[in-house]
Amino acid sequence: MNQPVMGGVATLNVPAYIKQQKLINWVAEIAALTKPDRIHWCDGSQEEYDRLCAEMVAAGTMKKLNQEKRPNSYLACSDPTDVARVEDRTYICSSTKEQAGPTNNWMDPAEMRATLNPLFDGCMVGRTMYVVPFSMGPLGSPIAHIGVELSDSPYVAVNMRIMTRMGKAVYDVLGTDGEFVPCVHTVGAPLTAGRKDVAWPCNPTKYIVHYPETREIWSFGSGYGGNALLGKKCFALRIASNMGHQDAQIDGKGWLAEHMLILGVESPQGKKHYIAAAFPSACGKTNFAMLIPPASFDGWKITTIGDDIAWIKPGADGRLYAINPEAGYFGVAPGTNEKTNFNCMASLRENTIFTNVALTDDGDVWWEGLSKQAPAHLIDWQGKDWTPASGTKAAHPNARFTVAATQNPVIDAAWDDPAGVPISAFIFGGRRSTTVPLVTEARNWTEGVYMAATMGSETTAAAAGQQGVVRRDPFAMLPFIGYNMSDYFQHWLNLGEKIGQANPAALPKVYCVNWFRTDEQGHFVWPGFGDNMRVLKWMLERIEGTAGGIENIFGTTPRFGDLKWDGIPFSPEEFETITSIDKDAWREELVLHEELFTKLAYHLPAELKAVKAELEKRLAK
Ligand code: O2Y
Ligand code: MN
Repeated sequence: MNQPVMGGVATLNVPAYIKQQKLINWVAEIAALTKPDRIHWCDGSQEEYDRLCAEMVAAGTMKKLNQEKRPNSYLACSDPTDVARVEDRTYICSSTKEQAGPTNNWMDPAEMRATLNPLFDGCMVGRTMYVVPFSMGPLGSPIAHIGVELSDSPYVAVNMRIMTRMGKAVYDVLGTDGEFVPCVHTVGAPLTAGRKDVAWPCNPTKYIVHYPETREIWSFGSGYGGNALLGKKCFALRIASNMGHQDAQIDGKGWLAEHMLILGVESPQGKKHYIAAAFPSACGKTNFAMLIPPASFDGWKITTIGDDIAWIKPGADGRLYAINPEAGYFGVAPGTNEKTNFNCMASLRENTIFTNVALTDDGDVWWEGLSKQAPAHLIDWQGKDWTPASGTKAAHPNARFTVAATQNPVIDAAWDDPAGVPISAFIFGGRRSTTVPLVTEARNWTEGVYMAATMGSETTAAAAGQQGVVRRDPFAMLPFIGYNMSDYFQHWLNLGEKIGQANPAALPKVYCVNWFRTDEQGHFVWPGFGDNMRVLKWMLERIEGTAGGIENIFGTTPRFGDLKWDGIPFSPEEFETITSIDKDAWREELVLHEELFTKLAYHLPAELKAVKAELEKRLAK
């Protein structure tokens, strides 16, 4: 135990505090395959972080920003071919194709291993392999799980230190036989035969691979975000959703891993509830999680537990308890400013890694939407001189910041509580210019699951090349459910049934929201941002049983008088524009639900077909 063992080329030099032989053997096995020159066991210290950043500055991967303007902060610019998650290169390699379902790319696990093995063989030659131990969730929490990422990217090591609880203390939780999810990552650019390194090494061939049966993640070729920080989408959503589903076979309930922010909402009277909300990628989850109530909402408070992912497990009292498995935010920079998200801007004042934003002449950062007027000169995200006349974006549209959650001025007091927080409601929202009303409360759990399962969102021009095309994004989890989507729907229905049977009051309410209805001129009618507080207040009062509403074909919606309008000139006519139900539009919408259900026919829960049949009947009246 703990003896130095020879890896491929490098010496393992296992620190004495690591007590798990299974982990040591696995590191040795991966080192033998990938053949790094050096192995570094990350301890998660500030000294280590500072040293790795300094090394990346020396290598040209990062620039240190002006210490006065943006203390202890860095700018990294990626290769222009490596700027976002690669959904078409992302695989769920379950033993059968049906287990992955029609919404995931699938390859037989043996075939995938045979494909990956030659790619990983010697992929770290000339580089350091970083051993990155991390906890998704508070250390030792019954809701948390541990992972270890082996990566040849120092950028990954420093980002993982911000995004997770990373370092030495993880080994104490792991002990001699604790479970961990093994994650192997390489940029896929070995420095063979004296090849010179580049600032952002990556490979045109990319694979983001999940093996649900063995709970492994293998990522090849990209150094960017969700492709490389394997705790995030790969573990916390794709593998964890599998774990939650598989665990239902053990305890009859299982748990949920969701693409959801978690916020606390508190009334001036001290009534506080936690709400988890699912919105598709880049639909303002970070803004909603850090919302500042309008001035007229004196005494109301919004606090953040998480901005992107929620792990939710049944507690001893029968309620659902959630943690944010992450410890930081990897948010989209463009569009973020003091008006859209003041708290986020305050979070970014120091200790931040920016990726693919522009550099100002005084060593600070800039991105589209940060200020009304762009600076007269910048260095753009590709390192080129830029002026407002350039006709290009100075920051990449998917430019990101990585920042610790503790820098958020409205972080919730319980954000790090190992017990998690009780969830009183789920919100599901998409971007729809028509059809879907501002807010609807589901009449029951099954109808709520139907709302979430049939969620759609209009693609933006940047994403699809076409404005206004509705992409179905069930539960905002389309790219993230690590198993068959119909089985996932069934899992939600089963869990709700179990919770409701024991105590109906323990079941969270379910809401569907749409902030994006437009008028005939195509302008957004709802102001959004801080004014979303008006909807949150109504929800809190519904949970407390003190707010009114009116039932329609889909559920309960507020009447104009049920929302608080102080401080905003919003007319009943405007309210009608964003809450009206156009039966013809809904008949067309249900045709699209049918298309989705046809695609998901294998194992599609009968309960969802029954909800749809009931809706059709109500629409026919
Ligand atoms: O492009 C990437 O790699 C980042 S994707 C991402 C990052 C933070 C939060 N959410 C997402 C997402 O795609 O949902
Ligand atoms: Mn996300």
